[in-house]
Amino acid sequence: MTGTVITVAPTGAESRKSDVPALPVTLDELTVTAKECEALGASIIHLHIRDDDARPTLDPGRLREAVAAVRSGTSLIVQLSSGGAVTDPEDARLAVLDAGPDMASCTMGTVNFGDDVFLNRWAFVVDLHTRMQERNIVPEYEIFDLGQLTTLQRLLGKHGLPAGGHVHVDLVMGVPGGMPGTAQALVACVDAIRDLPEGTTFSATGIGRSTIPVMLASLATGGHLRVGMEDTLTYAKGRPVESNMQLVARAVGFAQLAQRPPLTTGETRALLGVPQ
Ligand code: KMH
Ligand code: ZN
Repeated sequence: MTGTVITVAPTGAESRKSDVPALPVTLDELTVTAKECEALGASIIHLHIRDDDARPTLDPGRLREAVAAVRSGTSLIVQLSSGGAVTDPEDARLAVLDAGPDMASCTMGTVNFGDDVFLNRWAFVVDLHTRMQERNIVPEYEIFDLGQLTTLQRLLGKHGLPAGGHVHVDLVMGVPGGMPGTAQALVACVDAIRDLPEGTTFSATGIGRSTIPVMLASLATGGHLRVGMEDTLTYAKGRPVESNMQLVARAVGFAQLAQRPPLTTGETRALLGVPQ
């Protein structure tokens, strides 16, 4: 078994800065977070950005600035969210690729998302995937429910392998409306991943109170880890998360206990087919 890819998802699009003061939203906060998380053992950063009022945005200029800032201060693999916020239109989500990230997320279907709907029509998914192939941007296929792995199989069968030739999925578990964040659901996904191309890798993240069970189940089944304040705001009962670094440090500790220490950015690039 290889070491562990640790992805940090520091911000997301769902939490308000006013509710969660520790959430990194400015370029400075993001770059400090990126540097410190890399030093602890993260190798990928999954980025959502905010505007001057800390609201989620897909502004192309700001996205380019954020990519440049993370690249200038770290060697992290920059993965932009193409999911954005549930209110973002498809054209703005496609335009995220213009910022030239190493990777981008690519969600495999529509899912209820709390009280909202995270819309990912088949035609949109195909368009996003094709544009990533053309631009050599490596996708991370986001899976919110078991059937979305079958959708991924269909996508790869009809439209070919992603840029880099390697398939990597991220199981986002415990979203109200998606699959539960349980070891049983994770094992069902691992079984379905066997039907994907040989060598397919996966990471997993559990939202909220499913954070720790999903992390442990992923490590136990050969998976990798995504952690961060996009997904987790409570560190332990009654203890709000203090920083993304606190979550990365815990993930590193769990990975080391599992004798699968964090992979460097170079090792993660080699594993996922992301150009060095
Ligand atoms: N904010 C969610 C609606 C992604 O980054 O691609 C979508 C999301 C997935 O976070
Ligand atoms: Zn995201």
